[in-house]
Amino acid sequence: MADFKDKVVYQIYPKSFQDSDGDGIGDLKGVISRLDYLEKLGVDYLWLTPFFRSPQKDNGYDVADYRSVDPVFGTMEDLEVLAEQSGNRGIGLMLDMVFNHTSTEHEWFRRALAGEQKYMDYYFFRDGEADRPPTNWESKFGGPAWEYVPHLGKWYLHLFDVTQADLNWENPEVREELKKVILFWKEKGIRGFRFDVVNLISKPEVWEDDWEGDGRRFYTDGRHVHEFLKELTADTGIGDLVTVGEMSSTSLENCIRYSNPEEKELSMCFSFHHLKVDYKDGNKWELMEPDLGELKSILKKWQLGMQENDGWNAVFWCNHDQPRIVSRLGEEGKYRKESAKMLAAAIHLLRGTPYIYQGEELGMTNADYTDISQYRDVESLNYYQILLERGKTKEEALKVLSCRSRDNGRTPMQWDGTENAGFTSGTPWIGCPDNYREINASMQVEDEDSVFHFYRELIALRKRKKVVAEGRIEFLCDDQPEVFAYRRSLEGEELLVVNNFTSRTVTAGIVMGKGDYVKILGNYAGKPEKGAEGVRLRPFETVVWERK
Ligand code: TEU
Repeated sequence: MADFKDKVVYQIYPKSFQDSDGDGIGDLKGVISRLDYLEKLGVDYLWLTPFFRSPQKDNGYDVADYRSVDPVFGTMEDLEVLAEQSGNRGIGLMLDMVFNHTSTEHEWFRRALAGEQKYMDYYFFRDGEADRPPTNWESKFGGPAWEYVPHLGKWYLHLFDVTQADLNWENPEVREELKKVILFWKEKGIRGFRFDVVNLISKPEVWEDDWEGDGRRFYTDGRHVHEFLKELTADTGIGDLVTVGEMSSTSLENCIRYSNPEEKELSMCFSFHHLKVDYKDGNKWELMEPDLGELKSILKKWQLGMQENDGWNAVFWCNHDQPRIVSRLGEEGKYRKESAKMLAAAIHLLRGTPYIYQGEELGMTNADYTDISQYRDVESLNYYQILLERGKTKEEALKVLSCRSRDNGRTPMQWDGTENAGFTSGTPWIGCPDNYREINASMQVEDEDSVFHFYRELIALRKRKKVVAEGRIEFLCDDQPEVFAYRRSLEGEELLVVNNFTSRTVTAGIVMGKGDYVKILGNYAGKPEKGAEGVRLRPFETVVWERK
């Protein structure tokens, strides 16, 4: 069993990380060229989002050949060199397996369209009239979740884009095909796997309309999902590697089962409930100020729930689907650096394996686009039209996208202050925010007080103090929504982590005896004032104390 509790994973979106050949699109050679930077940061694994052959309708999450490297990202040899060179640095590669669906350009789907029953059974094709889909389910990218194929007189299911056809995991032939994909990449020295929306793979036996929602309640954490994961892990031997499942709209009970070692399913889970506290009425496309009380409550529930049942969380704020956390929960202006560091400490010192998304370690911000022509993401472009159809003005719709679009996390990595932030010598496939001259890796690597070096210290702390990876967690200041405070303890070692999530000075209700604790990390010089009422925290202040 791989040890992952004291490890840190760095997520790379290759398309936006580093371009090596001037075509404006990041590639594997570009990743290789930045391994020294990643080694300096101190991460243990690199999660690469899909680089397989794809029409790129969903930026690679529409896979046309699982055992390939799309030429736009380079060659299989480049991947092998990357695996070897990262391995030489003690860094393992984690690949992203999109097994819930394939691209409609995949050979399997092409043969299904040609009427081959064997391959139609790899997907969910259902007979039906052209004006009546099998169910009223909605795609997560907007519109219906079924597409009609006139020459077959059948519909096929796509929970995401119309070019992403859902695979039928109930079919053992599909499961065997996907196991072969895993074994192919294991052979190449891959040390981990992320499974895309893996809790959606088990569909219901009976297909029925959903008059209470968009259909997700019928397929989320479906009837055979645990059985399928046990089978996949057992038959491919990936229990020895680091595996993480992306769990869309999941439950704590299921994530305990997905990640408890006794279940032999996965190492850990991504859940997203903490990243929906600014969704008005649960709707991503309706803006609301973040509910900090709800945020704390969700993080506490999942931390304690997994702790008490031997589950394991991936802990994270950012990824390629999320806006930048410093723009979302921190501050882009006066306190950008302080808030970026505070958010880092708040998540990294929780119980779980931390994931750093490219640029998060610099405090990169949202894209700040002002025109729909700047956007690239299929989900964002679909919802822009939907918002207009729902009566929003262009300005209102663009405001929503500026806060919620996945493109906020997909702008080019900001390497330096030269044109296009040093990402490409060509025209980037997506635009850089103007602030790359002030926010970039080149400046921060040279600045000991930078966000970059703060992330390095957090990673080093995890390696130095076993209490971070293994310690129990308990939460404090439950009655103060703006203060996120917790204690970590293990065999006499104790850390106290206190975070002010606001731009105001607040007093955290923690009374600390003089001389009991020593400050070991923080984002302000000096120590916060301690008084009878508690500890006075400066705007976005984070402090990590160690008990003497
Ligand atoms: O994401 C699953 C998913 O639901 C995301 O689309 C995200 O939660 C949503 O956009 C929030 O509104 C995975 C991949 O991470 C994503 O990039 C893919 O587009 C999606 O699956 C389909 O493969």
